[in-house]
Amino acid sequence: MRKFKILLGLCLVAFWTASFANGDEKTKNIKTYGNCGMCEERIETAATNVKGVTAASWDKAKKVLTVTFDSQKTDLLAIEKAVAAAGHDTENAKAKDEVYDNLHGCCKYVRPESSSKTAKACCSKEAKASCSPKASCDKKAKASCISKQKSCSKKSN
Ligand SMILES: [Cu+2]
Repeated sequence: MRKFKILLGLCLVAFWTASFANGDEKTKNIKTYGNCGMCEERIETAATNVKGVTAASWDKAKKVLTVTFDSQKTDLLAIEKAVAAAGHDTENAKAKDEVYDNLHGCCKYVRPESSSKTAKACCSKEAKASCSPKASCDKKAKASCISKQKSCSKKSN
């Protein structure tokens, strides 16, 4: 009988631990636009600052933000709005133009519904200057900026 009680106790502990561990925690991917390492930091910080978010990691190559959060404390849209407020468009939330405009030149990603305004931003002198070799600009962002500038100048010339 005593053995049975111990076994029952262990079962309850195991059950409780299991239900606690996967409780309401969810991991989701959100398409999030950005360019470089600076963007990565900004996106991840914005996401982790949302109450209930336990982990956030942005894949620069895939432009996908992977977030782990407690679904009782927050939801995907709230996280997307926070990321958008920091200047990065997501699947369901758009950054305000003035916030986007204030991003570092390297960070001026091509917005999902790319407007002529965004194309201009990439061709601007300011963007060119900020894309010259600097610690804050990684090679990839620089390359994409340069190729965009080339295509922009071809069009305008
Ligand atoms: Cu950036």
